[in-house]
Amino acid sequence: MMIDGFRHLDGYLDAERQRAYVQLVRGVLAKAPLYRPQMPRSGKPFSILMTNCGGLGWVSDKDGGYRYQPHHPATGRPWPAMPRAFLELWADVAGWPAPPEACLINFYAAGTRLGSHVDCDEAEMRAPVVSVSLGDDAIFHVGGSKRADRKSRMTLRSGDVVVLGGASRRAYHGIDRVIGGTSNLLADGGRINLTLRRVTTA
Ligand code: MD3
Ligand code: FE
Repeated sequence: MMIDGFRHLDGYLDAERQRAYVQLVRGVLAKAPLYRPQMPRSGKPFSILMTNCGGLGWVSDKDGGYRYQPHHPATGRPWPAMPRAFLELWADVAGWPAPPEACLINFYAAGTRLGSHVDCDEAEMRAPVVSVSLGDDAIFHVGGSKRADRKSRMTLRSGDVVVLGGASRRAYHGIDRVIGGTSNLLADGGRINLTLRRVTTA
């Protein structure tokens, strides 16, 4: 991948650490259930489900649009604390002095997708985003700073970690498709993606 600041750590988490991460995610889901976000204005439902842990969580709905907030949109409770293992992963790979404030948890059933977008709801755009893939394979695309820029495609597999820093932080990207039956990590199949983010400039 030739985009500045993009690092694909292929197979970074071994099978045992992947299972440990899944248990940590299940602990978060018990307190902060997956919900289905909506597109701003149209209210069109996302094809994927989401939740968060950490002090802030990314949410989207018809009336409020894309934003970070300290509580779950359905339960009204604060997001569960970020597991220590996620903070340690960030410290190991992000190369950024301050800890992540948000961990967005995306759940993809087989066949679901996430359209091309730029992550730009964070006040702190100089910090990288760290992504962790768990479960079934995903076809990922990343392009440039303009939607029409040429895109590269690659498969993200369970245990892969991607660090999006530098110019790649402002690149269009998305998930074309999740391929069912490619991993045994999740008993019911599908894919979980974690994105660790810095939100504020404080
Ligand atoms: C490139 N998630 O949550 S992870 C997202 O697999 C998101 O769920 C995808 O895009 C997923 O916003 C892709 C890899 C990723 C994450 C953040 C990025 C790539 C990125 C930010 C900037 C550029
Ligand atoms: Fe994104």
